[in-house]
Amino acid sequence: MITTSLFTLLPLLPLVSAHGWLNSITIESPTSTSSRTYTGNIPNASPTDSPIRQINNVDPVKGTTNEFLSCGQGAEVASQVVEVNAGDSIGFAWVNGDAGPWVHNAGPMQTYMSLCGDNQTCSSFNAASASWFKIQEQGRITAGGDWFMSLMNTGAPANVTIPLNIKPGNYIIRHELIALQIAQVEGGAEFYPACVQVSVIGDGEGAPMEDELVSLPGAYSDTDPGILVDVYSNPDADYVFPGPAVAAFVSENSTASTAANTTSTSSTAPSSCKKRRSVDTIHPRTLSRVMKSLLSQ
Ligand SMILES: *[C@@H]1O[C@H](CO)[C@@H](O)[C@H](O)[C@H]1NC(C)=O
Ligand SMILES: *[C@@H]1O[C@H](CO)[C@@H](O)[C@H](O)[C@H]1NC(C)=O
Ligand SMILES: *[C@@H]1O[C@H](CO)[C@@H](O)[C@H](O)[C@H]1NC(C)=O
Ligand SMILES: *[C@@H]1O[C@H](CO)[C@@H](O)[C@H](O)[C@H]1NC(C)=O
Ligand SMILES: [Cu+2]
Repeated sequence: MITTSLFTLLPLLPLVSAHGWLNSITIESPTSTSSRTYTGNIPNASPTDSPIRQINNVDPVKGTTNEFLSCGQGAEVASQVVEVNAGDSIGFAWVNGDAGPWVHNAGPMQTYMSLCGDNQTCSSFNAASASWFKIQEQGRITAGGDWFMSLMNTGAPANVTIPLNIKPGNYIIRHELIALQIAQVEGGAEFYPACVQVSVIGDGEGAPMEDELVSLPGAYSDTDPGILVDVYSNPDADYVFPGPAVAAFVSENSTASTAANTTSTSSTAPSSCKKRRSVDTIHPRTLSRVMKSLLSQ
């Protein structure tokens, strides 16, 4: 019975080029015209030298309790750690499953970082024990309009700035796309996390507060308003990013100068910590196997 209904339903589904992976990163410094590009590994191919952790499947990570929410499907540690200066920009070039431009266009992009430890480079760091803080989140470009993710449909990378004031050290950077085209059904959201191993050079002191640190999986729930969401029915509604807020220290540097004329700059050092949403109860996924296999298209 199940097989029969699958076969009758499949031809009705739109053809979707398969999913994808983080193909390369490009590091650019605002004070230099040169850039460095590092290529990632093709999923499941023999691993080569790269700072991008290799995944073994271009399909999205499904379900917010999935262990692969940390760094992607079957992610393995990468051999390289690359140096990046605080304040540099990293371009994350995602590709479709057939290596063409990224196809999904609806949903947020978020970037997290975690220290790997003073005495441990990120090439041996287990991301399951990461304490992630958020450094960036991007939703729609304009209210009710296209999403920043759609800019990658031309092949352009998504660009993220390493906080200028971040404390130097060994960090793993987690860039995440959440494709929401079928997220009106619980379990429909598609997570594409990718992890990059870096060593940040700089003289900043910026660090997250204790309650800005989260685990992944752990910080999301399948029923979060930004995960179980119909992005087409009410596009003007403010999108609620899942996970913690961007860590306060990230905006300290920029607000320190722009706020200087209106308020005292001493207010930029946060002395008290805002209460963050706690890790929500886990909601069981209610989709049947058949629905899951249909939704994974
Ligand atoms: C790192 O190594 C130094 C020197 O061996 C040691 O003093 C320090 O406690 C270590 N730090 C951690 C977090 O293990
Ligand atoms: C990211 O930066 C690169 C190089 O500076 C640029 O070509 C690209 O258009 C940028 N991406 C987006 C989405 O703006
Ligand atoms: C912010 O960045 C500027 C430019 O690099 C730097 O000169 C300044 O000291 C920084 N301010 C703070 C408060 O970190
Ligand atoms: C502050 O105001 C002064 C005078 O109005 C102006 O010259 C300066 O550029 C402003 N600084 C900032 C950071 O906006
Ligand atoms: Cu996909």
